[in-house]
Amino acid sequence: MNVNDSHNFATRAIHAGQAPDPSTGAIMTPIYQTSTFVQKSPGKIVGEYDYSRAANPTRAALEANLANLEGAKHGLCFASGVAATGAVLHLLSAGDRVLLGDDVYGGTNRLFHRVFAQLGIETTLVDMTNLDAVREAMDERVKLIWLETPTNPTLKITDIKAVGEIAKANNTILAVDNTFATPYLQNPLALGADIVCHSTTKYIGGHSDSIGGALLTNCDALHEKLKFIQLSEGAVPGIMECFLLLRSTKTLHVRMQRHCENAMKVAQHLNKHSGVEKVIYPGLESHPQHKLAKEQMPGFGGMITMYLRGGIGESRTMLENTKLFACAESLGGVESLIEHPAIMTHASVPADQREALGIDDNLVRLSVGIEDVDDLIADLDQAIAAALKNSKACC
Ligand code: P1T
Repeated sequence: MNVNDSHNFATRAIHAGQAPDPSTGAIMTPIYQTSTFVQKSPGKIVGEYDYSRAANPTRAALEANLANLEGAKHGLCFASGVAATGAVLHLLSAGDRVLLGDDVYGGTNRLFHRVFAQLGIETTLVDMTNLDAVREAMDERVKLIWLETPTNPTLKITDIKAVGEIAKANNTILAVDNTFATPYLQNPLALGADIVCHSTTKYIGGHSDSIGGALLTNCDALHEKLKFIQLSEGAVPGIMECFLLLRSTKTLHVRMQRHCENAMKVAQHLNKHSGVEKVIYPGLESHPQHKLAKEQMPGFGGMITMYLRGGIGESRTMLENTKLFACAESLGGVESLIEHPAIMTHASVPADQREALGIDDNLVRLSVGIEDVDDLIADLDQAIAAALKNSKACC
């Protein structure tokens, strides 16, 4: 289909990167489930492809689709979100420093501190909401700034444009993990980021049925280097995963609209719940960066972080008692999930770092799905009631 930049998001989500198959007219991009492509003569390939680790037509369609949605010139897909993150880290050399947002997915923190640290890459944690702290942490060895906004799990919002200016002034790459916001709510490249990273496992996939990652950039030189790393390391997604993601992005805008609507209603409800100590949601006026969130994003996403009135026991009981919210790691699927970061997704973050960030024993993270919102609220109410039934902590 002929989509161009003048088309709006919903049109581009459905058509970008994809055209009816020229040989059959199939409207869906075929699953080119092949490892290799025959050659006419050694080195003379039939079309554009020679080996699927290097490139594959189904993956190429997905890479073009995701690049379009992020307003990027180039897209590359990976076997997981952490594989995509690792590819960016491979741009660095021993002796280089990275400024890493202090609140990021536990597996990202682990990759920087426990894998790339061994290769001589030094990581400094910085609260990216504090621009002075970012400026102060800079020196000529800093080659990469990596941040999430909203962050996982405390949903802090960073001013991407402001950090982009600091990065540019210091000749440093700014990479933004846009997994929580999705390209529907935020396009970091337009705000000055050099690279956008996604765990496509989450909202982009949206159906909890695939693991994947992506990197998007407008910079030809960065793209060439990242493409070389993708080819050389080989952490590419399977072809079936690419097909599933192409199917998913067609409904990304519709799903995100409902995730945002449902999460706002759930957050407002929990905010006045006597069993809840505090709710963090960028759409609430009480959120410390609510004003910035409103300026930077047209909606506030589907993630909510709440502090239950109680401790580890009460939180555990709450998670054992939800009937619709499934207790599981991950997020961004059409079905609602509930998890306990200190025990689950952020268990690999050292305890002192968790404490400094407020990832406490009563912090519970919700990925609000697109079920009927009244059913979701009733489910949380009964689980909180079960958790606090015999608790001294409650009101
Ligand atoms: O699981 P994987 O596709 O490798 O993605 C890693 C990742 C990267 N970035 C962010 C912001 C993430 O949240 C994740 C994965 N997060 C979870 C599994 C989770 O439950 O938070």
